[in-house]
Amino acid sequence: MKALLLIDIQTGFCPGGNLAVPEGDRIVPIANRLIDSGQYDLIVASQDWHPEGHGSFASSHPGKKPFDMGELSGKPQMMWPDHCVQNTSDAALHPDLHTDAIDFIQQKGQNPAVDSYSAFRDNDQSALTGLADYLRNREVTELDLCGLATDYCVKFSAIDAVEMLPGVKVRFIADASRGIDPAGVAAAIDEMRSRGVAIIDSAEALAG
Ligand code: VGL
Ligand code: ZN
Repeated sequence: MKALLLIDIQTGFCPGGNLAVPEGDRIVPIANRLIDSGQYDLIVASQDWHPEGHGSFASSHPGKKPFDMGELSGKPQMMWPDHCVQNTSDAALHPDLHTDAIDFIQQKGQNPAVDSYSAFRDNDQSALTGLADYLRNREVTELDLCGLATDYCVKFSAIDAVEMLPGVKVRFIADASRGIDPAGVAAAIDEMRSRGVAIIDSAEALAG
């Protein structure tokens, strides 16, 4: 079983969104080609899905501005602009994404006291989302992932996939992903590679 995992391809992470990733929208046609390719037995999307007043929002911490470092539940936490609030258009999957073909949507980030970059578990690694069990139950053996943002949610999801799904071949599709900070993207790619994630482009994914 070969699965495609689309990370946080949401309005809020695209230009015009509340936490816009540069060129975030450019990946949508590539993601659609992957979705429509017939290469995948299973297509899963994750969705950042925060309650209003989430603890990762700078607005929840008096005196903090977006992109300051702060603390959440005693741990260092990047202070984000309010983003991907549940049931707002900012949290919607990108309107051009071929969502009809998505088999399952894994929401994350609902607990106001902890952030959840990974689609598999909260940042404190205690609460699981259930995605690992979902993929295990479907006997997934190959997992390709891409999306937004490379240096946060994509990286943490890829690393957790390797760790939580032993034996599964995990590949990161670089041109179907964009990051927040260029230096962060380069470091994220090095870190993914060192953890056993293969780095490919969509041409290779489309070729099988
Ligand atoms: C993300 C920051 C905050 C992401 C989500 O999807 O990469 N980044 N929440
Ligand atoms: Zn978030």
